[in-house]
Amino acid sequence: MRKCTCFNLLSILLMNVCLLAPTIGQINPPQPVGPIPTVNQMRWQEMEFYAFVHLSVNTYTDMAWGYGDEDPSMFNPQDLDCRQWAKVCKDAGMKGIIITAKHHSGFCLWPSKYTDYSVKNAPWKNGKGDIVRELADACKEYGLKFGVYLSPWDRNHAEYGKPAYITYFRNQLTELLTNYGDVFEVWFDGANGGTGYYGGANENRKIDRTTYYDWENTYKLVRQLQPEIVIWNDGGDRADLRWVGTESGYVGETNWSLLNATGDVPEDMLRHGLENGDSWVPGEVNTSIRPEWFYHAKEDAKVKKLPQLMDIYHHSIGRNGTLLLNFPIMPNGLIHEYDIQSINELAGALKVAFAKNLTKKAKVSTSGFRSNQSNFDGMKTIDGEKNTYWAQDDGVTSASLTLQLTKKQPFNRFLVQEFIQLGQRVKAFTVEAWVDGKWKLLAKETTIGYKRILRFPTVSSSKIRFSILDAKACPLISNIEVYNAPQILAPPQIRRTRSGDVILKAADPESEIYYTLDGSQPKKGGLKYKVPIQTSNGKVKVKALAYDGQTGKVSAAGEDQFDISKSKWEILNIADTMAYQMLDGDFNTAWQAPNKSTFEVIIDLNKMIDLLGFKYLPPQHWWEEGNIITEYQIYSSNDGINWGLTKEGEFANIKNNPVWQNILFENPAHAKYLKFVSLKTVNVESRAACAEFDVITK
Ligand code: FUL
Repeated sequence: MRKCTCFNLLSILLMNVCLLAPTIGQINPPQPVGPIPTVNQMRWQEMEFYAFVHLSVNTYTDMAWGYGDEDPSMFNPQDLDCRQWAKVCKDAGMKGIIITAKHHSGFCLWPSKYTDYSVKNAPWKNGKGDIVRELADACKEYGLKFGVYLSPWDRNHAEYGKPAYITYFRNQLTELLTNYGDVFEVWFDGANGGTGYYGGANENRKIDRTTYYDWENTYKLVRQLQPEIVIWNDGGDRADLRWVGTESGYVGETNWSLLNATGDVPEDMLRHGLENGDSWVPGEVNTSIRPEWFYHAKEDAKVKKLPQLMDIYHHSIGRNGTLLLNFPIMPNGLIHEYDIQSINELAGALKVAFAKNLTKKAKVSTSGFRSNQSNFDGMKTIDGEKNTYWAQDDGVTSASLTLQLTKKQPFNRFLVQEFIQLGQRVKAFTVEAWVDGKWKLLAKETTIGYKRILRFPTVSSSKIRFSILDAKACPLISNIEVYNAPQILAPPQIRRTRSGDVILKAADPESEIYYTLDGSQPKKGGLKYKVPIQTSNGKVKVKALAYDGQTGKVSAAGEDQFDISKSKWEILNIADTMAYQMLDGDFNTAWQAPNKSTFEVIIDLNKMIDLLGFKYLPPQHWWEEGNIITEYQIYSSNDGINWGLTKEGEFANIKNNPVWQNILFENPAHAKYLKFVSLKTVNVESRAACAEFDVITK
């Protein structure tokens, strides 16, 4: 009995030691501050980079949105190969794929038993196919996670807008979340209600997107069916993830992963989060590799190239976001080779840029660390362990850490991560390099979050200082990496101002640029670009390349041709000289009509011209998006008195995708005057605006 008691005491003691073991040396660990991510949100955040694929009946009608009356007999992706999609994504380093199982058209890519408007009635595989199944299988095969986009808005369904549709919507959700294995993310698009086919009613149906879907119970259903899922919703109710307020591919530099559970979320808050929000709602940056989400052959030449994709990468993953990059699927069921080429270039460039982490063998010194416990010292930022971190004592909200590199060497990237499992804390920080006997400021920034990647001009140094200037509570830094990324050598951007000056811009600000104006190939040692090039008013053909002085490598040559300079164009009906911002060749400036009903611009082109069409660039700043023109008219005239209507129409999906709109006339116009009229803007209360107006000539 005694013996037994002794044994018991011993075992209790031993048990205690065992239980204490993980925390020995970790006395006084930091406590969470503010909202923290759930396990699901954390798992999702660590995925960082994943894909969207858009395919529906409107792939066959060249439309951004299907109306709901498209005949399923059009839907025939004969060469469909979800394994191709999965391979492209896997090779690019992506971690999952989200498919438009049902877009606004209502057409289902799986044979839902609740509707006939699906692959069941398409010629593809004689109505026996299931694209959702094929993708789920391909994802499994390639080790990718699988997600679904189910549009709440259904322009086909007769009951849309009525309670019966909610049952239908949930039935479909149940099919998707039950029959296809694990689903990592479900996407509930915010476009909700409007005109549609609606079972033949062909009418405008408005719903209150905050109440109609009863999101609370819809979310319950989702979580019950897929306990490990994250929910995206920019529409009604706060979900696990937030939209960042734009589809252009960036989130704010200041980016808190917090919002309030209730209340309005204005655009600015979507972009930056809310420093003292009461819920963890991190941002997901969604954008397409082409201007539009669905495939349009006319966009084959507009696939985003490496420099833009690299910017998007740094403006999303590099700013505490994830990146959801879309591939439009062609009518034949495949991803276009140009898209593959671009994404492969990005993957290759990322690999090279982040190949050699210069902090690996660095020595670390700090201003201090928590309780003088080595578990929290500066080495934890370079130990390659994501669950260890450099921490300060409670109440200490500033600190600095110096990295002594093995030798003086060039670098231009700084990557830093907070241990967000205990909350996002850092409010302000700097990065400096020791140059010529003093500290040189490389960057002064605000938030960090899960991951922040900074780019700055190459500097050569053996010492880097990272200083946290302010934080919500003691900062916890889990990782720091430093790289020397090579220049991105891409054809320089070419633009021409109204006065005829040609301005060239390299993808990498550190590159030199060489150019020609006579159609010949530019080469290193030829004309070097320093200041804007003055050209005549006529046609100009510019060719230019970028050159990396460090490696001696050059980019491919880019070229552009400008046929009519706008220098002699006059705006006749607006006294405000700011109106010329529409013609200045600067995409960042825009003119806005003085009041909401008067956007009518009359341009004297100075001579009779054969016009094939016109181009409109909407304002490029997200805060001006209400002013974007959605419906227009173009009139032409020989004398500025007698006008003929040349074209009228709508710029589809322009709000979310504010890119150049190239509109061709049915018949070319021969005219000296053009009148551009706005009939409608995104926000009816806003004054219409135009960043750039141009013509398309023979
Ligand atoms: C938007 C939709 O309207 C687009 O068509 C696309 O699906 C994009 C991802 O979301 O709101």
